[in-house]
Amino acid sequence: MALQRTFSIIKPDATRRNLTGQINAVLENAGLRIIAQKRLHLTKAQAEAFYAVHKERPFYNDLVAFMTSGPVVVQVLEGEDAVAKNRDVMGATNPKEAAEGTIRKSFAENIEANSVHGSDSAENAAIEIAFFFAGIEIVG
Ligand code: RTP
Ligand code: MG
Repeated sequence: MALQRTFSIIKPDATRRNLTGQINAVLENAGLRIIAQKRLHLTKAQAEAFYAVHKERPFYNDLVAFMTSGPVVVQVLEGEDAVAKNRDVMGATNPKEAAEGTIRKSFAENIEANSVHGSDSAENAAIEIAFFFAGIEIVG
């Protein structure tokens, strides 16, 4: 499979605990290259727009509050089969169900404060990358 890009967020529970470097090391050791990265504090409007697909889910308001509770680090990752590779290294949404060695197993606090976001398809990766990054900020 050719090189692929995916979008990642290091969530506020992880930046609060100073885990950015440790999470980046797991990503890099899995063969993903961080080709764009910036630290932001999302506004309510930005978080609502990013998670608009979850608007009808019961956890939507909590999720928006959590994602605006502190800084995040948004990233573009590149590698072979990057979307699936990143989902593998993230682990299950609920850390109680996450496999040993995954980011969520190692670092997540609970099903909401689960340390990382990763795109779930190549199509969504392209949409999410374009939401946060200009082409000039991505250096592959
Ligand atoms: P993500 O989008 O962040 O990569 O995570 P995911 O695909 O594994 O999970 P998804 O179903 O897309 O849910 C998005 C995020 O919402 C929070 N969540 N809270 N309280 C709950 O039951 C609940 N369920 C999900 C998590 O932060 C999850 O990552
Ligand atoms: Mg998701």
